[in-house]
Amino acid sequence: MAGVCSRGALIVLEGVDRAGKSTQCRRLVEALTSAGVRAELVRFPERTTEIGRLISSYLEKKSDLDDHTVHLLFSANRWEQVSWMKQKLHSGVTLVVDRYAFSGVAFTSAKKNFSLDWCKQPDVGLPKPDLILFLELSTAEAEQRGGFGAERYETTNFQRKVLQRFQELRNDKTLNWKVIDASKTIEDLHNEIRSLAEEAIKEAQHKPIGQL
Ligand code: T5A
Ligand code: NA
Repeated sequence: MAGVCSRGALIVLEGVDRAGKSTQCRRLVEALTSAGVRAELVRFPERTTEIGRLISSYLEKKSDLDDHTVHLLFSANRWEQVSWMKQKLHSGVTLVVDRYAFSGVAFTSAKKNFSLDWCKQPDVGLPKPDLILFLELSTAEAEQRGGFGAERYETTNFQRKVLQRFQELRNDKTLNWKVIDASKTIEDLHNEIRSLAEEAIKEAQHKPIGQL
């Protein structure tokens, strides 16, 4: 009986650029899978859809878009995955998500004249994460990891603002934020993340999926 109705957990990794999110998402899915837990990787932006291609071209500075428009595209890029994500969760698969609505809000609201409140609206109603792991890294340390590339947003000043916005978002006590010191080794981080994830998977099993 318990096995039949238990769902997977929605686990999100967030943080500034270079914090190690993609590395840790991959490691976590591998570890869960080899322990016999059904788990799949999700990432945002998902650059392979039509909307994702518009976003990718904007990030690569091959096209320009109004800041409001691109914000709504990032959100639409999440909404287009929602029915698939819910199906997976209900069928017992845990989803490990590389960035989510919080990146959307933190990056747009780091631009001039965008309030947190306006930025949050398009994502209201998305499946609510059971756990949000925030990989915390100073802008200086992030820059040392290979330096910034040519993509939009990869500048020191902008990344500093993004980090401040994330810190504001982490004050929301209706969400399960866990802050992790991302300056540790890949292995140490993995062990810490894995044990928090296993706990979240256990707790999510018999709870309904919430909404942002
Ligand atoms: N964005 C995103 C929005 O504006 N709105 C939105 O709604 C969303 C979803 C693209 C951009 O889009 C913005 C945010 C971004 O600016 P992306 O495609 O996720 O987002 O960005 P990427 O460039 O792919 O990824 P990041 O730069 O964020 O890097 P990660 O995933 O945090 O870091 P990772 O794992 O790739 O590692 C970076 C480097 O550090 C090393 C790795 O080997 C790698 O070289 N590293 C470590 N080094 C030392 N110690 C550790 N513990 C390390 N872990 C990793
Ligand atoms: Na990444």
